[in-house]
Amino acid sequence: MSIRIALAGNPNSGKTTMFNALTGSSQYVGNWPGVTVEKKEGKLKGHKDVTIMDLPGIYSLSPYTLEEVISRNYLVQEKPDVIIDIVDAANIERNLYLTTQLTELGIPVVVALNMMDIVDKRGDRIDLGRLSQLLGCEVVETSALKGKGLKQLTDKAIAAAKAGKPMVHKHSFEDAVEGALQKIAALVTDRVDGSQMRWYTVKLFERDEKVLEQLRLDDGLKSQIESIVSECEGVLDDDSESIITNERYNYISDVIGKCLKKKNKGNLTVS
Ligand code: BGO
Repeated sequence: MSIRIALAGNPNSGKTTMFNALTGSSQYVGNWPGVTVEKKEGKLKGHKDVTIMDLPGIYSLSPYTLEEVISRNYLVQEKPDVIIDIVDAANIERNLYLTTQLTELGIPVVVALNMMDIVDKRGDRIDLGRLSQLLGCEVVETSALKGKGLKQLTDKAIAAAKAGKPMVHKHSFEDAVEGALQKIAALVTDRVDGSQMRWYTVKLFERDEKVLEQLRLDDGLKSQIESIVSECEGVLDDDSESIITNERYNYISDVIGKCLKKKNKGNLTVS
């Protein structure tokens, strides 16, 4: 069985270091079709049947930058067998923003909690078991720089790919938002694959033009979705994109509160 792993993560999370450590010299470097954004692919060392696709560094799966669009098109259309999400553990709160989106795609996710050497040096603690439970996916402590945790990471990624169980996100947004998402899902149920439903309903809620275009919804359906979205905006007194962003950060601060123990609580850190 050949396995396709996608590497996703924020810029500076250590993705290049990780990609180089995992693939060694077996790399193919080109461009994504039609654009000058670098496309890097390689074979996992010692596994001729495992391909690793290095996606551009991104903060979000919104439609606003070329890197985001390339990454999300690849993930939604090519559906790799598993995503390794590289999270800079030293900046965990910011990095989990992308994680909350990757876990909505229906593709198995394994989180590489990278830069753990920095977290250890600071004397901070992250409860991996709890984090894994709250995110609903495997979490592996790594240091790409020191080559630590990489075998365990790829073993878990290969196992998740072989199991082929679609990822189901753990977080729920507040009731008004979940209600709106459910109503949207009911309208598009025959056009969207069940495992990708969360991704599509959130994007439709956000009025994502690229997704609206891709699904080729007729005007009647579009206006039904629009009235669901504007009703929810009225209830929460905010625009739909900001509503989702706030919901993600609420969820993340809840996760951080339960998993991160800072040594110097209250002290300002320079990072
Ligand atoms: C420099 N631990 C630590 N401590 N550092 C790491 C780890 C880790 O686990 N993984 C990566 N780094 P990229 P993106 C650098 O380049 O892979 C470091 O953008 C420097 N360079 O070595 O490039 C890695 O691909 C001079 O650091 O990230 C790199 O995701 C001084 O994180 C940086 C200090 O890694 C970003 C660091 C000339």
